[in-house]
Amino acid sequence: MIRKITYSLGRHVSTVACGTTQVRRFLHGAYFKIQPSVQEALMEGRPVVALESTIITHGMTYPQNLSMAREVEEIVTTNGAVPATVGILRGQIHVGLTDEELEFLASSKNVVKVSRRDLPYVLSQGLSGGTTVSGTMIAAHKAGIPVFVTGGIGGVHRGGENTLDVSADLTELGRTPVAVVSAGVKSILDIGRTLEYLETQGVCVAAFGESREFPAFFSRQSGFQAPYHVRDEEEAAELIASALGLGLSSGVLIAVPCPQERAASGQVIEEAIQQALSKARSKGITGKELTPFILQMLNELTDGKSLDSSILLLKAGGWGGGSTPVYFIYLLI
Ligand code: PSU
Ligand code: MN
Repeated sequence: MIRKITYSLGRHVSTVACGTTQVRRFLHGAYFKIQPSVQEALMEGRPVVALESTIITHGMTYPQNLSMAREVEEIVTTNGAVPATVGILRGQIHVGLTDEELEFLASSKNVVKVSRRDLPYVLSQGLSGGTTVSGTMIAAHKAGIPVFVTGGIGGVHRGGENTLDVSADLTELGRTPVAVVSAGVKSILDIGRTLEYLETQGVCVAAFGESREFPAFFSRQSGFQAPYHVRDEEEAAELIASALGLGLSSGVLIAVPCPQERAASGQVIEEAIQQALSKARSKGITGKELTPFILQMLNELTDGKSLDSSILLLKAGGWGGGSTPVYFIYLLI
């Protein structure tokens, strides 16, 4: 019996490993689909911006998540680029979602939060999922999309030196050549260690604008300096172009500080973060549930202020006023 299983498994694995047809099957069919409007834009060399979906499936509730997702896509469209929200529907990675597909992801209860390690299981089981920064970078790269915009990326969790809870977003940035534009890292995380880890992974991190201060999503200050800063869109585009042109195979992180007037009061959020963290500790929440739990607690503790502010930042802050990432890609093509 055991022999038989080993035999069939062995045969199966070697078919997968040596059959290029399996790879083709992946790229052109069963597991991977590029929406026609996105495909067309890519073929014609028009700018495409990738967007993640964990924020839709695990960051907010229905129907607020749906309207946020639609609005963000609209901003990309208004600025002359094509939005490609990445998500997984019934075992197939979708690069670009129709409105029905967006609605399905936003309203489904049984969706998985999908980072690199989750992909094989979710695809092989035909499940649906929201892709994290890590999962979205993989899909964007496979589709040939060089720029991806999000709110806050994952990082080293506070206490990560003991728990080893380090987001796969950071290793992904070290191994996948995509430029991620974000409003930095929320101080629910250990920002200092996150920056150290990004250095270890060889990720070129640059703050956007006049200051080298690395932004903390809700606030323009984190107390930590980014190794570099790019003063404007042109410098950012040059940076991305040199990283991708060199074939470094690692990603770039451009951190755009939120506009001052949009930031929720830093002190209020900081106190709520402390409370949320101790609640997570006392409830024993760990692993992939930790980030969604803290974000939800944060929202409750600030009477929705942290979420309002997150949405505003997604729409404006992380976007450097709306057009920044689009401009990056115009300069790249
Ligand atoms: N940080 C936020 N909001 C988020 C996330 C992170 O401020 O919604 C999401 C992103 O999709 C990110 C993921 O890629 O959580 C990281 O999760 P983890 O810490 O489990 O790697
Ligand atoms: Mn984690």
